[in-house]
Amino acid sequence: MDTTLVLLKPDCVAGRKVGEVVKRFEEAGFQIRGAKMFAASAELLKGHYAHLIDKPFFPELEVFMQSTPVVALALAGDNAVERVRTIIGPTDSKKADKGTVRGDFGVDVMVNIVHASDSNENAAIELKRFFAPGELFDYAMGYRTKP
Ligand code: IDP
Ligand code: MG
Repeated sequence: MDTTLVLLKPDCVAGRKVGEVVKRFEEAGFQIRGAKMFAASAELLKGHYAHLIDKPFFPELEVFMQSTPVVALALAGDNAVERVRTIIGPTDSKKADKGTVRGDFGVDVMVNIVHASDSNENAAIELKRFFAPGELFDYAMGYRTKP
């Protein structure tokens, strides 16, 4: 079992697609280990999008990512990084197949509903960036009722 980091972006939150997107991950068998809503600071985004800081579209990306709060999810499952990336589809929503999250709900290459870690190495870095240790849970995959 691996854990990957997903962000539900402002178009997902503003467009009220949070439930639909979470449903797809849960139906694919992923377990939620962490979930939180917050406003992404400029500093956080500079770290998260460090590989894009010199791109001409970075200022616009920053405005977009701060246009509403976002939701971070830590999702656990077999081969989580690769399987979540398959479920969401490629970066450009216009090139994403129908049936993928971005293909069904995304607008374009920037406004594309979700972020998901692209390697186990980056998942570890991103989980630390968005969740404090006490905010990630390990629990039995069942529940108890009466003692
Ligand atoms: P990914 O989200 O599929 O991993 P990255 O290349 O890591 O794609 O880019 C991170 C985010 O930056 C994208 O999800 C998208 O929101 C934005 N982005 C990437 N490339 C472009 C572009 O060419 N124009 C505008 N926004 C972009
Ligand atoms: Mg990426």
